[in-house]
Amino acid sequence: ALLKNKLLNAVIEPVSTGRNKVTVVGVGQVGMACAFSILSDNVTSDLVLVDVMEDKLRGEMMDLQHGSAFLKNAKINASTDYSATANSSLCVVTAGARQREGETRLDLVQRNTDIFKGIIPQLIKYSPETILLVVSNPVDILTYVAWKLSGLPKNRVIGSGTNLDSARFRFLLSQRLNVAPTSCHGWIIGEHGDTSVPVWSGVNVAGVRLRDLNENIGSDKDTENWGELHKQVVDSAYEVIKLKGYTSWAIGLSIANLASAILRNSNQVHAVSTMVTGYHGIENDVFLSLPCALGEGGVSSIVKQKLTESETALLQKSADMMHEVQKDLKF
Ligand code: 6V0
Repeated sequence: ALLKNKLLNAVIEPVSTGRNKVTVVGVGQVGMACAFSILSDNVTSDLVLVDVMEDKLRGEMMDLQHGSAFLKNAKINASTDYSATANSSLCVVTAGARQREGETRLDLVQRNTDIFKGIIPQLIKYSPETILLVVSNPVDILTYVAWKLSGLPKNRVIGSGTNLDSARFRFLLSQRLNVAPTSCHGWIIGEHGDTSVPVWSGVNVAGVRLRDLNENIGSDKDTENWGELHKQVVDSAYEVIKLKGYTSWAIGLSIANLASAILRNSNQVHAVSTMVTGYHGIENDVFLSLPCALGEGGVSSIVKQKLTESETALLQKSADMMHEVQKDLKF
């Protein structure tokens, strides 16, 4: 008899799919930062990586597997074949081209739509009950594309959206106030990118609204120029890309945080891209970020923020722009 059989008496066939299985599609800089953060946060015990580059995929898988003893023994697999992803509770899509220096997120749209045509139907074929979490840019439009291609209900298709922008904003607030980022409450909503909307009317520390202390905060009339913080948020991806070629750690950590809310069914509220038709006067089918409670069904509720007229107008402008780009997409 084999040593294995001398040592072990099998009681049942091994269970092939772990609970909370997560698939990450795309093992580039962003996909691997997501995978690493998800593993080190113990969000899943069963991770599958998918890419079209076989050697890179195998190398990344082996490298992570060699660390699995330090990661609560998570099961880590990789394949170019989507059957390996079967029964995933969550699929994180990071595949696709990224911005080149100076290129906007919207420039990427048709290139990444074409890539999604090869990915989304495959994911749904093997995991019809999954939640899709789209990271590839332009993320709001690609979340719409993923929703169209998947046929999933809108609550189960989510874009990482302005979760990262909000984190960048809170970090910058924390630097100015010398208060921890998690104690600086500020939300950036709308498009992940150049037309994102900072909700200055709600920015607060311990319930004290900064606007009550400085009524011009965020506007051109503000002598302390707090509006600069939002400009820095918008510029930060461009700046990091210029300096190191890509962004990875912050988006990876933010995705692990979203994955945790979903897989632990915590209903934590995050600014993520969701279908916003009917909200804040938006009529078209577009995906933009609003504060959403996330749980095992995906988006379980959307917070109805009280926005000022100018904030609503900015959001509607982003929605119009999304619609303009979407209507020319070739599926
Ligand atoms: P990268 O390092 O070039 O990796 C992309 C990966 O996708 C590569 O490994 C490719 O082989 C793979 N890929 C390409 N086509 C396919 C396919 N058909 N099937 C499977 N895999 C494929 O790019 P990086 O990881 O830096 O960026 C990935 C995407 O994330 C880009 O679209 C970025 O713009 C986007 N980001 C989104 C952010 C957000 O906040 N939503 C933040 C940062 C980057």
